Amino acid sequence: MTTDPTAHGHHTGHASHADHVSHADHGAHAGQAPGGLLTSAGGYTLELRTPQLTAGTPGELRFAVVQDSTGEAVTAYRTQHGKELHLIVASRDLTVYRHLHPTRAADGTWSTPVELPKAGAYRVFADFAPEGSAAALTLGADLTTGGVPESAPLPEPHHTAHLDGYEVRLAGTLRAGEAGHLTLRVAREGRPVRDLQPYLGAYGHLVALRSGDLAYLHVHPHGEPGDGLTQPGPDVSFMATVPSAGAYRLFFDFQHEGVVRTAAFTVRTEGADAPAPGAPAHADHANHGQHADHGQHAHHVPRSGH
Ligand SMILES: [Cu+2]
Repeated sequence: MTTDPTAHGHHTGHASHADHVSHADHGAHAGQAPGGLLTSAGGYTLELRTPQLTAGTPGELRFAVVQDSTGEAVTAYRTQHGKELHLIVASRDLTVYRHLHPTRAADGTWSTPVELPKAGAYRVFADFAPEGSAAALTLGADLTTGGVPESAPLPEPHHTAHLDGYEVRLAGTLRAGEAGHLTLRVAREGRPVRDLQPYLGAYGHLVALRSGDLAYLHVHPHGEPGDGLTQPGPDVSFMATVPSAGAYRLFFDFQHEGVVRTAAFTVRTEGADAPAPGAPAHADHANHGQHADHGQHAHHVPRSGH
């Protein structure tokens, strides 16, 4: 069950690591920065060709992944979860989320229709593995829809999401630096859903974005359709490791009766380093000095000077 994620670095004598690439390659390894924070990494750059779109209007998002050494757009990718590239667009306030699968032109330019409802700042994440590179990458870039930003506070932590007659319940906890099990239970009109459909090779996909900087954590499902063990609902379970204490927004994509839907949750890490919001203040005032170091309250109070 446990594989050493660093093992990939020790293969020698292989011209290509393509055979070794597995889920262990994307996501944040211990000691590595999480994905999505950088526009350039690993010799590749995400070039957003449409950094501005118009809120509330159908538009087209275009971009390319450029190999730094050649200046050319990448045209050869390895398939991950059934696609060459997964594109996430999220508003900075984490209230809007899109998981898209763009189309690639022969010259390497990717494009996808998209409509973003709110004015303001968005982050675009491209999750991909170029042919010939050892590891998958998640690169990020900023996008704006102009206008007067409509920013909302992060929704309070909650473990139930309602959408289109479905109720999705999240069970499990996140602890900074530890692998945690998360289970999502899907019900519709009070009845457990037992006929989820495979979507991109799994019964669900979960992406976690860290509140504050939108660090991107791809979370891996336990089991897959057809393995003889994994049931098509009502429970879909995942292993998630978050790099730091604080608040995360989780987006769970699932497919039922031919429609992919996304349930979103706010989750706060548990443990000594992450008191829940509204928890009683420390009786011991000597502890106050520690709070200054956490930074986890930053999203409650916009600060300009720090
Ligand atoms: Cu995808």
